[in-house]
Amino acid sequence: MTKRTRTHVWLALSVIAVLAVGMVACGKQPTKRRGARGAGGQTSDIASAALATYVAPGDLDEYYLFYSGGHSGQIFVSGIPSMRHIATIPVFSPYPGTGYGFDDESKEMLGGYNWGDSHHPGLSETDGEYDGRWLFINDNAQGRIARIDLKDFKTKQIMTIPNISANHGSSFVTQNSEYVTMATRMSVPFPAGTYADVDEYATKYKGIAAGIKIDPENGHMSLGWEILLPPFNYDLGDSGKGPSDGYMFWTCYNSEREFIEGGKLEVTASQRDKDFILMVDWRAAEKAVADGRAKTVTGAPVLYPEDVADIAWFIPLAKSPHGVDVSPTGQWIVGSGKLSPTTTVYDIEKIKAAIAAKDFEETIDGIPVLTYSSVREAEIPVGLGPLHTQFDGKGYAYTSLFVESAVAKWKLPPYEEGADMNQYVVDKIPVAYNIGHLVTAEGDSMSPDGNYLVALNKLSKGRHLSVGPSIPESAQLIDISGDKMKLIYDAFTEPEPHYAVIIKADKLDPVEVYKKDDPYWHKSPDAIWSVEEARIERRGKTVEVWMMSVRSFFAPDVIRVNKGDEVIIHVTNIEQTRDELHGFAINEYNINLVIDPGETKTVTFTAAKEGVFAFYCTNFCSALHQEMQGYFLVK
Ligand code: K7E
Ligand code: CUA
Repeated sequence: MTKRTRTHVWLALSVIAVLAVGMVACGKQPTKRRGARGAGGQTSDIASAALATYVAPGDLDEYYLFYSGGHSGQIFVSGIPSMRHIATIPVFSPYPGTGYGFDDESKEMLGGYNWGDSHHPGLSETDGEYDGRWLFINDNAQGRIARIDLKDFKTKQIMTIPNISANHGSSFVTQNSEYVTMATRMSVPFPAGTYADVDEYATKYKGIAAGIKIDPENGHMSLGWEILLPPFNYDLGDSGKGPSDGYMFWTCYNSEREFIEGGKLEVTASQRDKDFILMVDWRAAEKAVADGRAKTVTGAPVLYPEDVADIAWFIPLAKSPHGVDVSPTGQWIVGSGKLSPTTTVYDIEKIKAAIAAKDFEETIDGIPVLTYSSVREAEIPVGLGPLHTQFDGKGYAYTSLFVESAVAKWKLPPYEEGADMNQYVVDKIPVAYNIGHLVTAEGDSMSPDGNYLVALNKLSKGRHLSVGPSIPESAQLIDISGDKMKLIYDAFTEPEPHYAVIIKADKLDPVEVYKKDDPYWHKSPDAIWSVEEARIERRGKTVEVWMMSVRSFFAPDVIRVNKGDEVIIHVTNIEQTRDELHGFAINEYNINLVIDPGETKTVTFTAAKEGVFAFYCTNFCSALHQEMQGYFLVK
């Protein structure tokens, strides 16, 4: 195709997209207020959907649903099937509700940023099954990755690595949580911090794929290796399992390696007929670093594919791809190109054979491109705008169709020789609408549960009470236990989930309090457990306070300092009763700690304002909660 016809194809697809949006938007009438809905033929469906999603007062949900919070920088927790929001876990953004980002430790973790763009939560795994220990989440804005401990639902580590720009292809965990992925979405000059104009994009700009090592004992993350890549946009990823264990996969677009000023990447990045899936052998990368074959660049061990062979390959895929997903058995790698109405299935055994036979189409910056026809198993005509794929445990895959606003259910291989592939697309359900990601229960594990699917829709026009020009983000719960998919619930969240993960509730066993003697929890050396230990010490211009909080007082409850002093306050909540939290806020000083039972938090600040300032407990704790207060006097 000439560039011009390609542009026309692209324009035509855009028109189809707009039309499809319009049709779906018109087709879905806004629901009437509850009780105003007519009975009619819908009644039995509504009744069965209601029964399927109703969690009676006092009963618990079967699953946890962890939504990424997008540019809110947080994670939202809901239950399935009720879809009720039960918690928000702050990760990359301060959250006054839990005092996150106000005490010294969490403030330091945030590293001076007050937001992040969280896209893909990933659960830790043992033998390809979710083990309920940790949840990882990427930040697409500041190139970071975070770990949440599912024992207390709190962020424990936020990690930055050099040379990565916009970490989007993350956080995809390997089969035994050896590594979690990171990758560059928007290439920048290499090494980090280098200046090169965009007209040198093709040569000076680089991407990076990285393996972040996970400590099997405590989940601590450290940088394993980086691989230097051509300046493509590395988009979505997944880790292999079973026969594909040992490999990581990322889609990439803009294999044209262009950034033309005023040239519109949406057009320039869609010229080639195919883009790629990048495949990395992480065990080979690990070994290459151990063998001293990496160069240290800005402190990171970087592997150059020009010098180190057999660590990375490209697999051709329909242009402008988004999702790549590994099937539960690990044999099938599924990739989708947004501008192609098909999803491509690759066989890991064919991929391994092509590598062994050096069956390559070309080599790009030292990375061999596998021959498409040798590794492809099939192209499935799923529908318009395929993005992401999830699985049940029964041999079916579910692909989100952004343009069509639908979910397609299709059969994984084997297929009959020469068969019409349309017959393998077995069901389709419209969603409301413009779906992005979708997620099935335990969907990234080796044994998905095959009962629930959540469609994460990008738009949700009119299916909720109006709240002004910005509308809530929409998620729809779909029952996938039968042959036909059934929509059973509409739910809404804050901006803006991209991906989510669903784990069986009984795999999690969160603590009720931080027990005084539980060795699992790192205890602050500044914890105190009695009024006798409470004290204020002055060293020169520094005033340090060891404070104890309990129903319903603080000890000490008066702190006297001089203007300009550095003040350090450690507050321990000595309660050992569940949900007996105490807050510690100093008015007009922007200080807001929330201390869980058995926890100690520290805040350091300068007493810059003169006067008398009340401090008080912000978290309702007893009938005498209002009395839990004191004074901070600045002379
Ligand atoms: Cu929004 Cu995975 Cu970042 Cu697709 S991503 S939709
Ligand atoms: Cu302590 Cu309210």
